[in-house]
Amino acid sequence: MVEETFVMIKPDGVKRRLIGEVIKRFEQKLMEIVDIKMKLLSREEAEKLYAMHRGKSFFEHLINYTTSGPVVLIKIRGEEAVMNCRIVVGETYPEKRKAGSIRGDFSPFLTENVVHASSSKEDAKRELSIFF
Ligand code: FUP
Repeated sequence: MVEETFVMIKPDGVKRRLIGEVIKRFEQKLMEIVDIKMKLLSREEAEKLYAMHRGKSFFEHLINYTTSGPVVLIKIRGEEAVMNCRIVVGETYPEKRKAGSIRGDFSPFLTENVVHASSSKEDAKRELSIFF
């Protein structure tokens, strides 16, 4: 089923000039960019995006990092886009990441991991509504 999801190229991805590389990987998986914009997120926006992690030990670190430079916000559409964009992104934890995924190929770090994609259909709807 064709659906929409939310992807964000994080500050380390932008700083490392990986915008083109990241977009290429979603497009080659036949995902279609529907809307895109670049923005330096406010603390409030970053806290809203990561609301499920509020109160956890890494929350402050995560918010500081997410607001440390501009990000690229993307509305993307495709066949089972939530699942397929997560496959393109790769796993959360470094030891589980496969080569061939964006995180597997470009990041050894847990927090600075180049890219975000919504992890469920509900999250996709909620996260898209924050930014689009
Ligand atoms: P993901 O959906 O793969 O981005 O992973 P999570 O929603 O679990 O985590 C959100 C972000 O917090 C991830 F990009 C990684 C970061 N994180 C930490 O910095 N420390 C942790 O202990 C867990 C996650």
